[in-house]
Order: sequence, then C-alpha cells, then structure tokens
Amino acid sequence: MRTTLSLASLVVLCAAGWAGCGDGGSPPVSPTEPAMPPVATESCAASATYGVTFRATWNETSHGSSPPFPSSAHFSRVVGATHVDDVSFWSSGAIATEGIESMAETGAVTAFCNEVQGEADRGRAGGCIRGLEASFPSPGTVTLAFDVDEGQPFLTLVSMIAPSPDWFVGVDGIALQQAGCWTPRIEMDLAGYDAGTDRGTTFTAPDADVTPHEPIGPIDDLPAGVREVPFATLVLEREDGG
Ligand SMILES: [Ca+2]
Repeated sequence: MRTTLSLASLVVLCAAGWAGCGDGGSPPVSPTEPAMPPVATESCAASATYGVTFRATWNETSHGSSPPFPSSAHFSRVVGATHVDDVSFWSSGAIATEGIESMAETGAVTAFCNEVQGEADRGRAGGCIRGLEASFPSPGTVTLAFDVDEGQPFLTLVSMIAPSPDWFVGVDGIALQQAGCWTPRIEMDLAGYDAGTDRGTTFTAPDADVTPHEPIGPIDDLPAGVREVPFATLVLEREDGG
C-alpha cells in the first residue's frame, strides 16, 4: 500500500513542530515546485519575516494634563531582538539592565544592542533589531521589518517615551509561533513602563538617578485613571506570504 500524507496530517505534523514542515513529505514533485500548498508550507517554515508597524498614539489629550504633555513629544529608535524563551531583556518587576536604563533615559541603543549581541554569541538571540528612525514624533507611525528563525521565536521590542525621566514602552518576549507555526498577525497596545532608574515625575523633569534601582513597573507618576492608557499600538504582520 502506497503511503502518502494528506494535507491535514501535514498540518498536524507542522503543529507538532515536525522538522519536515516546509519541504518534502508529499507525493513526488519536481525540485522547482513547492511541495505543498502555500498555507501549509509557509506558516510552518523554519523562518519568517515580519513587518512591524509602530503607531504612536500618545498625544496632548491621551494621558491628561498632569504632568503636562511636553512639546516635541516623540519616541526613540525602536530596538529589539528575537530570542529563545528563557532569555529576558526586560520584564515588569525586574531591575533594568544597563541597556534598558540607557534606552529608557536617553533613547540610546548601543548598550541594549550589546546585551542582545551577548545572547546572540551564545546562540540565544538573533541580531539587534534596529528601526531606521533615531526618533519620531508622537502621534506618528514608523515601520520596520525583521527576520526570525524557529530556534529563537520570541520577540522583545522597546522604545523610549520622550521626553521622560525613564519611561518606555515595549513587549517582553512575545511568542511569534503557536504550535510550531508562525502567527500571521499580532496587534498589541503598549502601555507605559517606568524603568526604575530615575525619580523624575514629569515628562521634562531633570535627571535624578535612583540608587539602588527600583523594579520596572507602571508609571506611578501618571494619574491612576490614565496610567493604563496605551502610548502606542504595535502591529506585527508576516511579510513573506504567511
Ligand atoms: Ca522613574
């Protein structure tokens, strides 16, 4: 009896993370033809490319007037990495790394990217993902793209709320795959965080270092009624046909 795999069974294998997803396993085909219909092969491929739309929604009325909305409100360069599940570049409740402190206080990304490279050297992260714009106004929108491999299918991205003492937005290790296949589209609202490294209470407060650093958490200097209002929306969409 001839053995063939149905589309349904291949989808199940893909969902189980089967290494053969995306190549072979189906009835004989020429090397130049896709082995499977696009939906089955591409969603479970070994790698993917995502486009990122970072939509800054923070504006003069979104978070009230105390502390007052600053002139030249903007965000710093979007920066991040793909990584394995047990790597964390930041999380709520943790103490900020030097890279997160630098990003959240000044928008500089060199220290953060060095931390990413350290994990990349150990095979635990891809390279540093850097947006093209060093800063961009809010409200406003920027786009970027990144490649991701199935070995490092979690995403971290951050950007400084600017001006601010040490406030930022970001995602902390969101999963880009479900059951071994790439999620086509993810949309998330981004609330603000306080990096716990500066005690300033207004967007334009002068530098005032916190020693020792406090855990990353909500921006307690914003009124409770607007503390959870998103500063931005993040949309991830596969750009390679998935
Ligand atoms: Ca702070």
